[in-house]
Amino acid sequence: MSKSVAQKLIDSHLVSGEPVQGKEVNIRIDQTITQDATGTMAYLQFEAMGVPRVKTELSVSYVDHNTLQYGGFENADDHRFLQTLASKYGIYFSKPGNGICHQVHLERFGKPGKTMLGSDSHTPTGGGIGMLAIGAGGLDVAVAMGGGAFSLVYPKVVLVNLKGKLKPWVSAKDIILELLRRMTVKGGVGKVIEYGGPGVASLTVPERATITNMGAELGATSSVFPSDEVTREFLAAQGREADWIELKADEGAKYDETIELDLNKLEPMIARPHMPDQVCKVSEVEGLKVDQVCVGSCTNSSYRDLMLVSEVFHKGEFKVHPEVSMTISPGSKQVLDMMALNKGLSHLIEAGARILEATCGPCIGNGQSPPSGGVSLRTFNRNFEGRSGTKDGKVYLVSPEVAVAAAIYGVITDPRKLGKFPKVKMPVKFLIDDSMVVAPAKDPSKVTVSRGPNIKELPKQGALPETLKGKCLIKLGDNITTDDITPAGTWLKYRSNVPKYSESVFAQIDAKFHEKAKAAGGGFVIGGENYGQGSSREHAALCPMYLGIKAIVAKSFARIHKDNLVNFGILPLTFANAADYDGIEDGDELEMPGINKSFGNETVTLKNVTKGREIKLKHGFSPRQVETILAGGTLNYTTAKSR
Ligand code: MIC
Ligand code: SF4
Repeated sequence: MSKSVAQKLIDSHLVSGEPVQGKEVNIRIDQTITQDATGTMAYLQFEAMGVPRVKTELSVSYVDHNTLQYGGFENADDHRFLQTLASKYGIYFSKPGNGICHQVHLERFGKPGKTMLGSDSHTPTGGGIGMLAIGAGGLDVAVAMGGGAFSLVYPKVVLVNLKGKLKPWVSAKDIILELLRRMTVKGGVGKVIEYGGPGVASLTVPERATITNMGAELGATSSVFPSDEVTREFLAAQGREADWIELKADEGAKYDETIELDLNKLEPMIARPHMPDQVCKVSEVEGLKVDQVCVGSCTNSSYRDLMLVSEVFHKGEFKVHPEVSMTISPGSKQVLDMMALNKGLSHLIEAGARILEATCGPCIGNGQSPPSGGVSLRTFNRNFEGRSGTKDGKVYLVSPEVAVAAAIYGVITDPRKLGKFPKVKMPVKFLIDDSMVVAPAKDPSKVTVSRGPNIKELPKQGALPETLKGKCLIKLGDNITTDDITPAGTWLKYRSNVPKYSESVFAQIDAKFHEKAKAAGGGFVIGGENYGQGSSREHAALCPMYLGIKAIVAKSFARIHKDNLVNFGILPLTFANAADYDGIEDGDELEMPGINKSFGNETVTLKNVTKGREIKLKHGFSPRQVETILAGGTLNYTTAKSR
């Protein structure tokens, strides 16, 4: 049978299950990555499993989210915990300052043909070099590090057939923004987006990685490019030609859906506040005054992207507009170092840009929050309300080309007005220096894992009771993000302290939510479509579990969050009839009698005691998920199984 790239990757890693679309399959994971904000929990869970060394081909622990904490020891304690733990258990440790996990991994570790699981939703960046790279909760990554398989629903495979070539001033970001415009933030759920067609060869690896990175915003399970001559050249320039293999779709491969995209016809695009799919042409919003411009994040922080911005300033002898504050966060030490040597960095400094560390920085609300009501143009991937740290800040998502044009003119400007396009050549050799990656200890018995006072124990809960009872504690609308559930920004330092971090749950919507939930002894949450989109942070399940939340009833769920809820024993249930969403109000008393015996049926019953009516809900759980839910979560389930 002719296969797509995605099918080849899944099928060659199949451990069990039928490779049929819609069925749950288990795949072997070759590589894992974690970052500090999700890593502490992932490693506490890995430790709890009692496995002496990781069983993957390669596992890397990155520190890139929380690097520079103002006034406090919490981050530094977390870093020390992560470094010592990595050393003991056979994991490579990428120090703070070495760069953003996705960018560094692409440069130094990713391999075509391999599978990778990462505790960060933008892990699919690796699809830019032909990996099957999937974002997941920390617990799933911990299981993979212990040698366990990863379960996923065999996805639909969508072909994006690229034709033609991008015009000057139009770039990869515009491709993914155009797809977001067409497909929306839930258009990719249950799908792998595969890129093919004659247009692929004209895209460099960093451009491909921008596209696969932001496939996360489509809700896709993953995104993937073939591994071709362009991939080989990139790996060779990274001194890793031996890691290259060719990977392409077979002639006549069948796809569940095909999307045609003519690169010649594409124009500079922009996503307006507050969702990555609110996309229009830049020309439609030209002239809007801009307060900030931020270049960076795992979407657009490569050598190509930063050099482009630098060259525009330098060749045109431009400066940053007096009323604009511009920041640059390089994706990696490699990018920063190369630009320091070729003067690209000094051209940015001369122009008046502010150079930040090679980390996530403003993308996760760590500094550079916009002024009140201000407009911030960012080359990032998410513009959810409040994520920047300013509730009424208006964040627009753009390419580096559009970002630099706005930085120069102080208003949103179509970059094609900048004249001659300064094309950046891909380096024949990148500067290679892995000295900020620390190899694990040869003798683990000599390493003691360091635990500061911020590292709190993992909260636990018991098996699923016979009846679930409680109030509807909050009723929410569509597209609730994990940033709405457990915000980042100033709360980030409590990622390894669940009791404290739980105070942030829904705080942006109802500041007293955690008190209300605790006083009621927990309860239910009602959501609309695509509940839990965005980040992979399992805290968005773990903290609600700590507050006693028993079930989330929604119209639909985002994939990673749904898995995280199951992992922590919270029931993700959907309305059999979406109109029943209107039949529940805040404060209603809800009950699910005999729930632990109901999963044999397709639907389960929710009684709205206050309204005196019964509502049918779907669970859609696989047999493995039913057992996990009954046990009260994955840790209980795996411990029980290994006894
Ligand atoms: C994000 O972009 O939201 C994050 C921060 O990288 C998250 C991970 C986290 O919450 O730690 C993600 O995308 O998974
Ligand atoms: Fe970091 Fe932002 Fe990428 Fe998340 S989306 S990994 S916060 S740069």
